[in-house]
Amino acid sequence: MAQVTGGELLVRTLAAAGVETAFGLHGAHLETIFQACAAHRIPIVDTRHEAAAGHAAEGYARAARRLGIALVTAGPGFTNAITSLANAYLDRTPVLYVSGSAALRDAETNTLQAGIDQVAVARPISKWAHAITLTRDIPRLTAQAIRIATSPPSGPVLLDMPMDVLTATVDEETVRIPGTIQIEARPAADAAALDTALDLLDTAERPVILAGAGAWQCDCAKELAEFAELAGIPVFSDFQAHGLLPSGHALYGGTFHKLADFATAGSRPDVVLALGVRFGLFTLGASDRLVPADARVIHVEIDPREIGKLRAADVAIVADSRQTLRALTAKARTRRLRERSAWLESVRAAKAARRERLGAALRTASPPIHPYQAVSAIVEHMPAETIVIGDGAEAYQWMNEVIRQDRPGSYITHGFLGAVGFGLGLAIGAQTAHPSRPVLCLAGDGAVGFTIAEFDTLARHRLPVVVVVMNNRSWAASQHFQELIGNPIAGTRLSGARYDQVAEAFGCEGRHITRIEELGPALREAFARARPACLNVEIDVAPMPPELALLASRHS
Ligand SMILES: Cc1ncc(C[n+]2csc(CCOP(=O)(O)OP(=O)(O)O)c2C)c(N)n1
Repeated sequence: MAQVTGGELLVRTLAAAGVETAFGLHGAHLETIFQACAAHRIPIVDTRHEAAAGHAAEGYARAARRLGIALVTAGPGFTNAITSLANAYLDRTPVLYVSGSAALRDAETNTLQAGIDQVAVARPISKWAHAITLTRDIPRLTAQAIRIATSPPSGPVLLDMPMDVLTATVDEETVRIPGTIQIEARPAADAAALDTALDLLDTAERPVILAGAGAWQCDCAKELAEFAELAGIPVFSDFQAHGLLPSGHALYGGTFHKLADFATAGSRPDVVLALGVRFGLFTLGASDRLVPADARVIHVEIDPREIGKLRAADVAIVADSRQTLRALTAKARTRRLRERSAWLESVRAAKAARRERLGAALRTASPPIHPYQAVSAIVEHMPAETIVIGDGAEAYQWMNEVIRQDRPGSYITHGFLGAVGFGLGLAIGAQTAHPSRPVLCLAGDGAVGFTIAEFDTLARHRLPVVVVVMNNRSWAASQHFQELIGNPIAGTRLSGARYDQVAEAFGCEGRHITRIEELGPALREAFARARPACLNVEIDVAPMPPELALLASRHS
């Protein structure tokens, strides 16, 4: 009878669940898993820091809308991945974190990389955390972990694997790898609630659809376009839902913060259909700058805990967004719908006016390069279908003004944790998920430093990510916050380091760019070479993105 290790059982279960790749950083505790992954031809993209491994698993999960796997060793490997775990938790990203831990027989012996209860640490920042103590339980509990991670509302899980549980062997005849591991759960909306929602939309003069990350997770691009077109309602999105309705679509209004452009009485939305939206950070909390206090709200959300949290729902629908949109469309086809061309025209006009306002920056003399000029050139010159990762703070806030995406899952930026420094990790994951699509990582000069050794991972794994560093020699969002509240600058300046040379030292291409005319050609060349690259772009630190002022106004 063949004997198999716990590591082998874990990997057989991952393979049965359709896992094709993992991210991680080796430690002796994980050795059986690394060997089993090699035997089963599941490549491990090995990073230079566990934070990046975790973020790469998140990037993979978000770009591919499938489970990401992060393998981190006992003790410091686990603690290094905590920011990623917390990030995935707040953003509901389905990632399975597998942590090595000390052998059960070594409990309370002050042994290596041990002494902390990893499950206890992970529990408040994961959907489920569990230590496996019996080798034969590995397939059953791994399948359970995957089901919990991937069923709605999705989220990260931690499986803690003591070294002796992983190295122990069992007779393979005595354990069964579960057949059906992932389940499709799409709760449908109540028919009466749908009628009430349509009645309410019918009363609206200026309705909007807000598409949130939850809508993107429900994979409802086609259904969203169908309903919005049928009902003639403009759509705004948060970052994760960007591209759910193509940016060039006549009904697309922009990201949520652009609702601030409808500031005067009689011009503001009066009914909001919020699809998979978690009111809070991206809707400016309890303030009514974006979603007017007197607007009526239809809230479609898969997690009932989100309904009524910050905004009372006039119609509450606990359901999958795709199912709900299909049902709304079917019902709406049987009704006479209102005509709202004047409202749609004012949304289009607000969009054009904003572009015109910001466009003045394109005409300023360069150098110095205005950040708006830089992001405009990037969007103009990057290839079609590019997945954009937005790291830093002002860097991605400028990008928010100009980004145009036609496919969802193509603009990946920070979520509720608001972490900076995850960009290279996310880009590694996104490029692994989509080897044939271009991936651009936009980073602040502060952000790129967090995991700068990941240029080595890009080079070793031949991941042709193009990293554009918006080098303003500053933690600009922090520096500008100090300026906005009238404080002296303290601890927020950086040196203008040559990040392009650092990247070159790791085996990537590097370019130092000081003139705006150089950026477009350099970007096109970098993508054409299909090698990892760093374009270090010197930009002006002075201009503040409009979104920063909007966020800062909440603190004043
Ligand atoms: C891990 C982490 N540390 C610190 C912060 C606080 N913070 C928010 S924005 C910011 C500045 C980011 O600077 P940079 O990456 O250079 O981007 P820029 O604003 O210049 O575009 C900092 C430090 C954070 N959000 N996350």
